[in-house]
Amino acid sequence: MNGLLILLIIVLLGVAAWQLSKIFSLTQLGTKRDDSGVANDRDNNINGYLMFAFVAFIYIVTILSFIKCGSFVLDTPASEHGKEVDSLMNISMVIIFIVQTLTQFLLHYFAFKYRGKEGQKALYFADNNKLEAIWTIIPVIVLAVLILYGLYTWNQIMYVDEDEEVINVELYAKQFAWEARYSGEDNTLGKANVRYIKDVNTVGVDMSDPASQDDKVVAEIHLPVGKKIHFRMRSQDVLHSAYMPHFRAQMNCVPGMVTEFAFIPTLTTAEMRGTTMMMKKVNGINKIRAKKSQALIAEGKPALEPYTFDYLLLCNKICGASHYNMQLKIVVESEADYKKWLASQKTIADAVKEANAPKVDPAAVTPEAAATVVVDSTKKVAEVVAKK
Ligand SMILES: [Cu+2]
Repeated sequence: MNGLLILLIIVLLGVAAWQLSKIFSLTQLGTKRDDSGVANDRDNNINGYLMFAFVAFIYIVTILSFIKCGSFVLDTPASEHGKEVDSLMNISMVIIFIVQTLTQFLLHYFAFKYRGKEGQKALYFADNNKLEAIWTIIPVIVLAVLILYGLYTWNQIMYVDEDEEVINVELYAKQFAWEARYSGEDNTLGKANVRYIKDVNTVGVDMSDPASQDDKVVAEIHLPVGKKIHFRMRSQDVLHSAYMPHFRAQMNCVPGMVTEFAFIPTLTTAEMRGTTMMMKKVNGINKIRAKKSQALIAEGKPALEPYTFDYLLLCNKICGASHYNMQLKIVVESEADYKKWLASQKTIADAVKEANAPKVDPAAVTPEAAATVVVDSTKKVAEVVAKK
């Protein structure tokens, strides 16, 4: 609401300035040398040089963006296919950068060069086949190469060999949290449907499916380094997107269908924390935190905790009010550590059993209740005796 008001004030100020300038030019009537309203050579020269000023502005913003935002680039990818995604991205960005730098310069240079001059008429021609062929064929070739290279890379990334040994993990998205399900000993995810969601069965696993019994629903993702992980994504409500930026992986989570993505993590969390780029980044974040903490302490509030890097699964579709908070920690570790962690997790079958077991607290049993139990059992014995 405040933003809207500020925008309204800016618009009104603009209108007021424009009206004032109109009044000012009306007061100057008769005093100016040229009040015909037709651009003269002086106007054309000013606009011509302003074209150069604008192209300089674009270049300065570009250079400043590199300096200011260059450190936000993610650097070393933590997955095997990440290098391919990065090189595709780099090639596209370099081409876009060169083409944009050149075409912006040419556009503004020609606007300057052919600025209006008194008595000069613009040359008019209806078409030029040679020119049109050049500016059609060159972009077609460049785009075709980029698209074909992109398709080839995408197919390589998305291909999962049926016989390949993979770890099957399900990512379950909902407003506004992630849950993950591991396939257990049989390495097969049991059937699931939103209709089976009940109590502790928060991801809707079909408990009548034998493959579901050893499945494990976990609160954080652990992955063994160097092993292929086959993720299957589902959504409970709206469109979400499973985004694991450090692994260069993203896939939409669509309600009513299962989507997939597989990759091999190549750097453990500890290894990633040790890279020069990451140490620089973490130091930078902690410097900002330390500064903010000083202000917080001055206000009598607790200081901020220092930041340590962790891989994250994020949501990359604006799916509602708390979309920003939809994240799950990912730990990449050695296979031995991963196995140890997985063994310590409870199966969904056990969790359901535990939740359904009648809770009897011996301390809570009153003498009256205990007496009722005794009476009941006596009745049962009496019934049995009577039947005989
Ligand atoms: Cu989401």
